[in-house]
Amino acid sequence: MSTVVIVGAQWGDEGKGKVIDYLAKEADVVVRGQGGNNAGHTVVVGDQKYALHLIPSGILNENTVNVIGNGVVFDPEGFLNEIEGLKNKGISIDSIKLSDRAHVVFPYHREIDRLAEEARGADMIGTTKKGIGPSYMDKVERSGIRVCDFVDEEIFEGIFRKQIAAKNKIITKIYNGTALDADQMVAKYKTFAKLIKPFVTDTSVVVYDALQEGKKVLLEGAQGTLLDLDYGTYPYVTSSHPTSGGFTIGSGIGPNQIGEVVGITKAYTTRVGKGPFVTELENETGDRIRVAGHEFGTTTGRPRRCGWLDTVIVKYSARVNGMTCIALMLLDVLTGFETVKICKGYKYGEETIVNFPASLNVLGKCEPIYEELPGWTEDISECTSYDALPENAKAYIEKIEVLTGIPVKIISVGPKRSQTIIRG
Ligand code: 2SA
Ligand code: MG
Repeated sequence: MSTVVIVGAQWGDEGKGKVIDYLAKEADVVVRGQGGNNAGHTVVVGDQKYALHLIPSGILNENTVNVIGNGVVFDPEGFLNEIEGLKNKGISIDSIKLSDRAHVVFPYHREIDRLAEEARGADMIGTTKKGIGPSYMDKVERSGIRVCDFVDEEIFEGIFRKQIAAKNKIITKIYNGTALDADQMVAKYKTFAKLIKPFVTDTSVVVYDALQEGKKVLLEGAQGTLLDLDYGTYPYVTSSHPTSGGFTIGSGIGPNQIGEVVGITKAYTTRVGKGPFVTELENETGDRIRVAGHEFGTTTGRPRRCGWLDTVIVKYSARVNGMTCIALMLLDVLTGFETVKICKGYKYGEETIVNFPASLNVLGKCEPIYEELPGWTEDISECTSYDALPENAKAYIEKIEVLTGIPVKIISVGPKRSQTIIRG
């Protein structure tokens, strides 16, 4: 099967960008199918570091076509800034194709995101404030503006002005905010539309044709399974479907076209934003992981909450995504710990829970059941084969395979492309 899906098996930031970049070298097409510029992938090539948000990670590979699919919410301003940055680094942006069916994120979405979070006070979700939720709300409510209409000079201004008027009512009447300047926004977004137009096409045809020709398609997930609107820790989730199923809708291909589902899994667990986190370490160990793993958000710079690996989560992700293998990331971060712990179940009162629960009330009361393994002190960042890893690191990996039932096929021991072990 020529189609591979990359999904985050935890709460995002698992290092998907690196695996995508690695696999993109062999892919003819790389597709984003959900989310927007709330995603942030850091890819390191040579001495250069690239922070990508909306643009698929295949952009750094010369011959790859990069698709922003219909399931994405597209922020023109963010996109234009991003391509400017890439152009300045000498990267060609000609391979980008933007779906005419994607929905557009406008300044009122960002403003409402910000105001709604403020209004939630202590109950805030901790969104990226990129306007993602409000934009998907418009889509579901059937009042959103799609890319095809955004670049249509005949109709855009009319529908945009109607939307601005409606959103200004929400901003001023519900949130006591300041109305946004319609004329200024119309002028700005008409200019943006002209710049965006050359990228616009029916991307499901691009992907379909590629598959018909036997080309390799890589579906690039953003965020992670526990941020999925259905499967995540609701309401502390994003408003799209970062799970494998989300791709059939978000990129316009049939489920029978999907082959491998690679679950990107950090060797430990992190999350940003609020909500229960069973293996969280609010102590020196957590701080040590945060510093060693550079656990600060690409998009917002926020420090991430850190904890031991939770295989209740990974097993759940494996099930709801149909994961065929695990890519284990950031294993080098665990080097130097005397022992490492893996969570294999939750203690909930007298009960033992092995299937990730829906209720956050329950999850918040769960205690981790750990298995403790001896750590390793050897530097693994130069290991290029599985056999070269220290015995204790191998035992850790094999324990993950036993507890999740999924083979670990890719192991990352550092940020560089070369620091990747592929297991046969
Ligand atoms: P939003 O802005 O509506 O999507 O926020 C809703 C919740 O989703 C969380 N969220 C994220 N959490 C971790 N990483 C995110 N993006 C990564 C990054 C991207 C990745 O590096 O910035 O790994 O693909 C991300 N995006 C949204 C957010 O914290 C809220 O809890
Ligand atoms: Mg990230």
